[in-house]
Amino acid sequence: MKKILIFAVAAIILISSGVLNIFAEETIGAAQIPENATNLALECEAVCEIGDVDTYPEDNPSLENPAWFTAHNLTDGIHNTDIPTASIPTDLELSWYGASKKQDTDIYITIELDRLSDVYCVKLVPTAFLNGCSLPSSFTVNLSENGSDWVQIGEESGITENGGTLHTETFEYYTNMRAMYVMVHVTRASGVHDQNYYYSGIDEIEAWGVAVPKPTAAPTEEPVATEEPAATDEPAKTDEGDATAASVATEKSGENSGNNDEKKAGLSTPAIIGIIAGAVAVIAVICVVIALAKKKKK
Ligand SMILES: [Ca+2]
Repeated sequence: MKKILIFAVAAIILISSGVLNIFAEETIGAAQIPENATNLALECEAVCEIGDVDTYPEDNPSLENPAWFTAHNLTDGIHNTDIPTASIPTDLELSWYGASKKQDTDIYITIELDRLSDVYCVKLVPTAFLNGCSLPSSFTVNLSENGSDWVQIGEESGITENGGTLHTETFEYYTNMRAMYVMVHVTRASGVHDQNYYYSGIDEIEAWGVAVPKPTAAPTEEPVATEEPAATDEPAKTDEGDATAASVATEKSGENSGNNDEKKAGLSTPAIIGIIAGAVAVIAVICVVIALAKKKKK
């Protein structure tokens, strides 16, 4: 009887934690994005390169002329939805545009975020130019902590193959991982083409998440301030340096404390899972003890 009870307790613990984990995985989506999440890719540089240059020597990873198309448009925070159909002003910044000699291509668009961050969603906005018909036909969306080891979080295949498919919706790829780099790998351009090139167009790439707080500086460095008065040659510079350092330290401190508060508000699902699983285990153990006590009385 005792063995059966122990087995039952172990089974309850395993099943409860497993079920809760499955439930947690199913909740990945728009609802998991914390309220304090922002577009971390905003105004970060988007670097566009051809991967296999030997195979695609004539492909252009980013048209920078005319001004309508630049890599900067990918992270400028502007979604151009109202584009004149008659004549487009030459200074209207539309989107990013890549040009490939053949429809197959090997374009990497990499965005380095300002800080290591917890990323919850990467959004890709098609360009309203040609109503999104030039969205790359096949591409993957990837994240990385170090810029070398990548995790694929999304993929599309053959979505604009004939160049006549409209795409006005935003593509959203949900995840829950720590990253500093976002990369879109275009492997096939849209069917939109002219005599020379097949084209790929994207208006905006966004990475929604929360930056990881920087570690706070060790407080043992303060005694350095007591040594500085000895240097009487340049008192003005010393004062300025102290003021600057103090200002920076205050800003960082405030930033960190703010992020810590944000972190507490956002860490919900794993903590709740742990608490519930622990509570189930405790209740199960109490039941066993009571059962054994009753058995002894009998
Ligand atoms: Ca844009």
